[in-house]
Amino acid sequence: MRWTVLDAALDSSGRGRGEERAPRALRAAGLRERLEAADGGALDARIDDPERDPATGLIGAEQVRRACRAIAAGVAAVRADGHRPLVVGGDCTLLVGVFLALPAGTGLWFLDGHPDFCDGRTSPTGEGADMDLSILTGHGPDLFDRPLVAPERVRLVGHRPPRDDEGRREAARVDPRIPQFPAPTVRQRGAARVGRELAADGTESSWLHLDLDVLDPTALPAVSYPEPGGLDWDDLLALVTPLARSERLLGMSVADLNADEDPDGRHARRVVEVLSTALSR
Ligand SMILES: [Mn+2]
Repeated sequence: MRWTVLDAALDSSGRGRGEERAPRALRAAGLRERLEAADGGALDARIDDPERDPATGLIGAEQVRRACRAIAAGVAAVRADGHRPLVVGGDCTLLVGVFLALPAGTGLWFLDGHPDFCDGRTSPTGEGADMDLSILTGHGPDLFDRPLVAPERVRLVGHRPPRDDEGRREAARVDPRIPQFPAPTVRQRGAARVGRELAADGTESSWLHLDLDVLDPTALPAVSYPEPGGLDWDDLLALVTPLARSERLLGMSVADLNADEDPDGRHARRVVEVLSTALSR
């Protein structure tokens, strides 16, 4: 099935951080050509209101809702054309928009350096990217009046064990029905094996989400919230390839390249290299 690239330049800080410029940077690095993907254009996903909404605790709550609806419309249109969406962020908040468009019962392979399981009160920043997985599973701000993913259909992969009280509080919020494969487990069992097992575990259609901060900061320093103890590029390729080639795959999103910290584009090119290797058959 052919890919269609959709830009979702959603930076949930509302402060115009480098994540906003990642879709452009990844296009400049040849993403669409390397995947021989169709062009779905840019969605209206910008957040420029940095105020934390008192009701939800979420920065730019109304704009986040609007951006998520725009992302949902884009994903639905690509799927209606019989293509696979590749949604390029921006940050992980975009995932809420993606799941608004997906059928109930869809699974989620969630590869991220963090669980993204804060809520409007416990998030230190108020950024949607602290809360996306909790919003999706019904444990965060209730943006769309319903949970969008069943917790038992989520696989949380590559996050680091907590290293301070804030991290421990977030880890304690993670729904116990979500099976977890933290970074040390992935390394210990082997990324290729974990990828194969995830692809084989279940029959439902699934979405693959890649927060690039699942990589170790020595491999990819160009992220806003670097987290030590992550995967290297070989691990990432080995983990993603069986998922990207699975018949169950509905689409993919890529988040959290901070293009401002990649002035010569070398990290964007590396991301494109890994994606094109994993996604092309
Ligand atoms: Mn994330």
